[in-house]
Amino acid sequence: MSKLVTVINGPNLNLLGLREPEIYGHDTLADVEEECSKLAQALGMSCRFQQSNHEGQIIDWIQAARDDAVGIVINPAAFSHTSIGILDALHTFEGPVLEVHVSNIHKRESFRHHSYVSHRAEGVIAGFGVQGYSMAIQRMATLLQGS
Ligand code: CA2
Repeated sequence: MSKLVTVINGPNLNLLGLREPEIYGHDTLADVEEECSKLAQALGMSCRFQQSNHEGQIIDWIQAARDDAVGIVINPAAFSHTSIGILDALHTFEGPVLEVHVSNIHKRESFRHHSYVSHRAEGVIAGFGVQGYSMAIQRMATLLQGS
């Protein structure tokens, strides 16, 4: 059975490609999902793609990932900067966690510079546009080698 990586996306990312293309680009979340699935398959993994605007739902998905996923790629969006609940849930997950931001959060407002999730992440990718998701899948394959 292939290794399942779950890709979790936080609030407003359902609008990717539909609003503010100058910050987030033109690709939609469906485009990103297709790209991640193809790449994961080519690397001997499978990919589950999830998006929610609700913190509790994201926490439930992280907890559920303990049962079936070997790694988590997460763009917690605005919850990156506020949510100790998501951080605590990620601490209960044993596999690698990679954090992705489409924009370079360090080039933006100071309230985006700190991410609670980064305290748990093996790596953080920011400012590479939606390509950051593919980079995270690639890195996940390396981290999972031999597992
Ligand atoms: O750069 C990222 O990926 C962010 O996680 C995106 C979040 C923001 O709060 C973080 O600071 C950085 C916002 C996601 C909103 O996504 C939209 C996409 C298109 C149009 C409007 C919002």
